[in-house]
Amino acid sequence: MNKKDVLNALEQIAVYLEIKGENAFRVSAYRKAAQALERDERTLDEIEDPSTLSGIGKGTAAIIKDLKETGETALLTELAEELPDGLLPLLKLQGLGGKKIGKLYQQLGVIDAESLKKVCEEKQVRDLAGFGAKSEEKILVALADLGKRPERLTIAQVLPAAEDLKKRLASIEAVERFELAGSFRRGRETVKDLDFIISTDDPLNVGEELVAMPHVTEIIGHGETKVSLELTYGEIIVPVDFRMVKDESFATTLHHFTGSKDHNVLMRQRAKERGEKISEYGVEEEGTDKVHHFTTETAFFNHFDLPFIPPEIREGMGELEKVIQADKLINEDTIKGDLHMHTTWSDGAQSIEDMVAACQKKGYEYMAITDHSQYLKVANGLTVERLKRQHAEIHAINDKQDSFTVFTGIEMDILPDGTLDYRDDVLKEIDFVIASIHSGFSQDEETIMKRLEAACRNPYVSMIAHPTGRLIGRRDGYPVNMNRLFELAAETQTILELNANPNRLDLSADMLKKAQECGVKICINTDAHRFDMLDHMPIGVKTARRGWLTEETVVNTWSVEAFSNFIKEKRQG
Ligand code: DGT
Ligand code: CA
Ligand code: CA
Ligand code: ZN
Repeated sequence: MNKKDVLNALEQIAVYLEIKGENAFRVSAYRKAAQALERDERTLDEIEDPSTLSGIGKGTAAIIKDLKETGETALLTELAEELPDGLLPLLKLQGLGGKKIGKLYQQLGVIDAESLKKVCEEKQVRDLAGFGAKSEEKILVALADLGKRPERLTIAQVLPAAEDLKKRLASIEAVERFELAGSFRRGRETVKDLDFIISTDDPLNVGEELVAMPHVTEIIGHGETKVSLELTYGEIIVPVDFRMVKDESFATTLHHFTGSKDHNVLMRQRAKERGEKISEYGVEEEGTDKVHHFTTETAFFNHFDLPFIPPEIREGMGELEKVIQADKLINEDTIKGDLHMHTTWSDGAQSIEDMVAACQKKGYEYMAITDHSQYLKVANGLTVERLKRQHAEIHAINDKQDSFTVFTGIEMDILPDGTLDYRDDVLKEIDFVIASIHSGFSQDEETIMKRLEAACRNPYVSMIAHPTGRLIGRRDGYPVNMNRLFELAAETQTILELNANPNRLDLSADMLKKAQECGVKICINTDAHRFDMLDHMPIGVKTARRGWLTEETVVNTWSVEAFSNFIKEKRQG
């Protein structure tokens, strides 16, 4: 287990003990231990004996050691076995923490969502200390939402299914080739389902293998050439369509089911003008029996005197006319660095060295370490003194590298009153200063814009991170006047971030398009808090392509010199 996992496990122990009704002192011991670990900037491996930290006793230290080395600990296993499985999901209901769930469990015998609903309907909950008629109603509303399936899933939610299914299909012998089509291939922020196109001579056999796969929890349809399933990964149910075709039709079918519908309409019009008709299986010459088949999508497009049109821009937004520009869209290979990430110095799981090694392995030429600033106490933000120590460490690492640059950095909070978290004399020593909003989301647009303007107008602030603060499907973020922000960013040479985290992806594709038209520079970053989050870069790149971004706009496709010069220019005014 890494540090983050251990912190989560300690919190889970605390919650279980609360549910059991253990005394508050024992519960808080685990939370205090987690805080002490988090405050320490070292990784778990570097902390030899956790009991040397103030706030961690011998017993807790042993538990931390177990978790780190084996990924489990007897106490947590016992608690998990002792308490009903249905209780933990109730923590997701707004207003219910360990303590309240404990009362419901001990005094009313609640063990899951169903029994909770029953005692609420029987009006038993209002009589418990700390609850009332209002909270009873709220719980019922929250329970109704809990059971509802979201209409669309985020990329983060379908990614495990997509990866698993690619491996499964690759291992089925009768599958010649396959591709993931639909809105996922086009890089939309959310998808209704996954669409796989499979070429095979033996669709019946492939169909049998598909319905027998692990994770399949529902067979929606099982026809000769189409199989529709629901697969369950953890708590997420993912609907998936599989379409089987002969290899000669593969490219045309792939194009058809990649969509979008609007793009397909444009293509069919173009075909009609030439006396042809596009079907799922090929292109027919009207009035004859002749059907054209294509080995690749490129050949399909070429047939209509078009170059390959990237799936990300197949949205019926003029892509057939503007296709020359499509050639210049950025792609994964052009990314030279990741400029927003966290380490154990604030709320990340890995050390600086570990993150540097991981970025080098990705083939990048540069990167920045950008932990949180002092205002963000919950994330163990850096005081000026700790910032200086961290940056000395980064300088030492950087000096050992020849052809790789590690920039010092910070993700600095823009405070609710519009002031910045460090003074200019601190900022001017930092290579890459990111400013972001993590508080006061309910402020009005004018107040938010004043905060963003203060950051843009500071010569040392090079970038605004996740400019809207949204979490896809969960919260809208704070109110931003986007046109005004683009004007400000362009005027002050402040970069705006495209956050590659699949839960964030702000700026969105539509906004990116406008930003580029305004001359705003964009940086695509992962904001990684763990190793594996560095892998989100391609998701950010897909969104950038949906926004038609070119290398000229995206600063982390530039050489390290060009990037550094851009930062310097703003500082020199
Ligand atoms: P979503 O809603 O996230 O699943 O979006 P898509 O685009 O993946 O939509 P889906 O799964 O219903 O269908 C995949 C593609 O297949 C769609 O983009 C275009 C094509 N397609 C499916 N049904 C129709 C249809 O009735 N008419 C046309 N023109 N195209 C269709
Ligand atoms: Ca779909
Ligand atoms: Ca579908
Ligand atoms: Zn961050």
